[in-house]
Amino acid sequence: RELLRQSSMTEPPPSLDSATSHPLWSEIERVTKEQVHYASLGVGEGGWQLFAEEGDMKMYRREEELNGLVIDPLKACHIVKGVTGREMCHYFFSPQYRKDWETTLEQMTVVEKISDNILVFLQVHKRVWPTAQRDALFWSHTTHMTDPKDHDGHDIWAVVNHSTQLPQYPQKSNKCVRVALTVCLYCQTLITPPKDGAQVSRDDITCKITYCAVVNPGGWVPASALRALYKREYPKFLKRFTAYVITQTKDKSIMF
Ligand code: 6CM
Repeated sequence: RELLRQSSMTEPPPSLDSATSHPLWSEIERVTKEQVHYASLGVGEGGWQLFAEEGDMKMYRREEELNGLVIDPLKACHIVKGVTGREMCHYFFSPQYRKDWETTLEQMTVVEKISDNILVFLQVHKRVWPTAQRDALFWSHTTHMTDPKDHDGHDIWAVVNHSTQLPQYPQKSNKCVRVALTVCLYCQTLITPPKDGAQVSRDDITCKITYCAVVNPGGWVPASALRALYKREYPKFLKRFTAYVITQTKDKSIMF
């Protein structure tokens, strides 16, 4: 069932022209569609267990292993006042802000620009003693689509990150083990129109976020250490990132 119609699939905007002829395009389109659908589903079914809660933020995981490696899928929900989904996605996607909020990062390079809204990143993450340092090579796609449940025409905005391979950046470097990741930040904007017909201000907007992540550590890490790391790092990331977007946007005009 087509739950969400992606505008980029029916009528590619000019910025996607170069992307549709790229060898990765069909994978990007397919994975983005899958991830957006998966993020739009609730946590009522599917065995999600709540492992962290703070204010409006709730984090769920499913304990899963593959060939002895922990690959626990994560799903987090949060409500952030005063920002739009488009703004959230802008700060999550754009390379110039990443070092401001991503605390696990040692180095980040954009290795390819497929289009204005598709980039390929190579990231080296901080080493967590006593395991090998990790790096990640992934495409990142920011997109928006109509929300069939929103009659005021407010779009869903989403960013999907998914691991890829490039011969120029082979997996086996002496220094790092390559992680495999699939991440989706999915954002809905809720607006309460002011009663007096005044212009919508930041007090009238709320962003409903769903963040999904599956990370395969790529090489052996003790399961309990990795689960302890995730339990600490995911809430830290979501709190820091959302606070960052609030600070960045509070004195700027609203980007719907
Ligand atoms: O989604 C997040 N960040 C994005 C932009 O950077 C992107 C990157 C995700 C990378 C996740 C991999 C982290 C590497 C973890 C190293 C594991 C080492 C094992 C040590 C065992 C003790 O999608 C936010 C990601 C937040 C992660 C907590």
